[in-house]
Amino acid sequence: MKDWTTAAAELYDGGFRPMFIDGKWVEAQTGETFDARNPADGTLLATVPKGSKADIDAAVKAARTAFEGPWANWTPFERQNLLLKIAEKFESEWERLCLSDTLDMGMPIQRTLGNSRRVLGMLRFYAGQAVSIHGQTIGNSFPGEIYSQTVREPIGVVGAIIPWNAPIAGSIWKIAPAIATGCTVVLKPSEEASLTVLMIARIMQECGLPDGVLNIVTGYGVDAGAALAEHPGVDKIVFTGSTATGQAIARAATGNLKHVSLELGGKSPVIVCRDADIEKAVPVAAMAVFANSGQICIAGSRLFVAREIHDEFTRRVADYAANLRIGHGIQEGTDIGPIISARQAERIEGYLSVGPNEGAEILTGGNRVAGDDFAGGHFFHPTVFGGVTDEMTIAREEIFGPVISAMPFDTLDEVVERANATPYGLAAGIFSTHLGTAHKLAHRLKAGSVWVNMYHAIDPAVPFGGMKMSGYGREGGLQHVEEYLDTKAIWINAD
Ligand code: TXE
Repeated sequence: MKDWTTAAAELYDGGFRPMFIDGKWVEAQTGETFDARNPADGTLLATVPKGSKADIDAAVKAARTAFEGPWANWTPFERQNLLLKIAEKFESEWERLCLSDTLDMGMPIQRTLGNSRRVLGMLRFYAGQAVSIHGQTIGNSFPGEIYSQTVREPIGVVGAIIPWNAPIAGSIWKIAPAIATGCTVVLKPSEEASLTVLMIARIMQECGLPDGVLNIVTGYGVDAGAALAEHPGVDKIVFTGSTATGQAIARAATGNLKHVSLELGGKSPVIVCRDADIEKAVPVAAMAVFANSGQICIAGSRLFVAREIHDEFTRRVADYAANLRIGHGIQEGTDIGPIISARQAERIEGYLSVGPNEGAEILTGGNRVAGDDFAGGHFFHPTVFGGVTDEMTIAREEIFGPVISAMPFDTLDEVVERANATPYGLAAGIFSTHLGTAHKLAHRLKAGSVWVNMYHAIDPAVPFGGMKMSGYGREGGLQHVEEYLDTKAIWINAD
């Protein structure tokens, strides 16, 4: 078993970590800093610059200069090689990256380590895309020798704003397509988890990423984030986070009509049909929420179970939940780590009391974890509510914590209608051994990703994103690089 505690102490000692603008490691122009703390016990990991508008201005200027400078002359093959080199370096530094993430945002180390296939896959997938970007030659209706063709051009300076719940994958999913297409990036990590993103920038710099192509401004949403979203020098905003902030960003982006891609919240349904393989479905349905302590946009937090099997199934999910091991992320064997912050913990607590107040029954959990081992952090027992109705607050609002709301259903038509009766449309799960049932349900659910007899699968080659108020735009798949490109039509009169 690896000694993560010693490695953790070596990685972060409470010292200052600068941010990254124009290839230089700098303080905020105001000189202000804020603390990066371990959510498991509140210890100080590092202090980081509290970037604001002036720093965003400097970063956007650097990104623009790089975009119009030598970076524009890099060939697709050179950009591909850079991405492959970064992937290689990531592979050798993977444990350090994961440890950083676990310390900074609490995700159990086994889970961060397990994400390598996806993250390394992203870098290599976009390396492939870098050399596959091409336009078309188009026959037109003009007489004579008039030719028309399209060229695909990088969209320009991309402002990326990410949350704290998956900093490695979240940042690579914004940066890799930018490198593949020849864009430049100003990225603002969440104030709750800045450290791994800074480590990623250092790795990329060591791999030869030119100055200004990637800039990281650490800071808060209200100042650094808002300044980036409204900046006239930014051509596109890519955002992952809450629906409310996504709306604010979309509004701010209208100033210069930036392109916008938004990956927002969810209240995803998981539907367990009466012909489901219960043995297989129980752990998957449970971890559809409890993975990362429920702090996942795709959390399958509304569990619809066919009435015939509802009581048995929900009891088994509750038993499964009660046996999950809660602890610090660096303790091997931890299934459920801490909640990111006091603010998020208070939100979760609010839902845990509003559930019973509105008539839901606690089947397991329902409270914080007490004890000296958990001092300084915010830990919750995984919670399953039974007797939930569609109108209850816990069935409607994104909780972003380890809470499942279980509800029975009688017919497939009914469950489709209820599953779709939400402003969100990010993801959905179906458990059925009947191919026809699963197929029909998958087509009728209004969600960007639908998993059948599985959950959580995300792959660089497969598009991911939301419908309705879960956002627009897709990350992953061939469509993703399109979102970083503009199309120009060129006409040539050869007569
Ligand atoms: O999200 P925010 P928070 C949901 C989840 C959670 C809730 C609040 O329900 O409980 O959001 O979490 C930056 N202009 N999700 O407060 O506010 C901010 O600094 C520009 C779902 O963490 O959306 C951070 O970098 N930027 C979600 C990023 O936006 C602003 C993941 C996300 O913060 C800004 C996280 C502004 N006005 C939370 N205000 C998912 N889809 O996975 C904030 N930011």
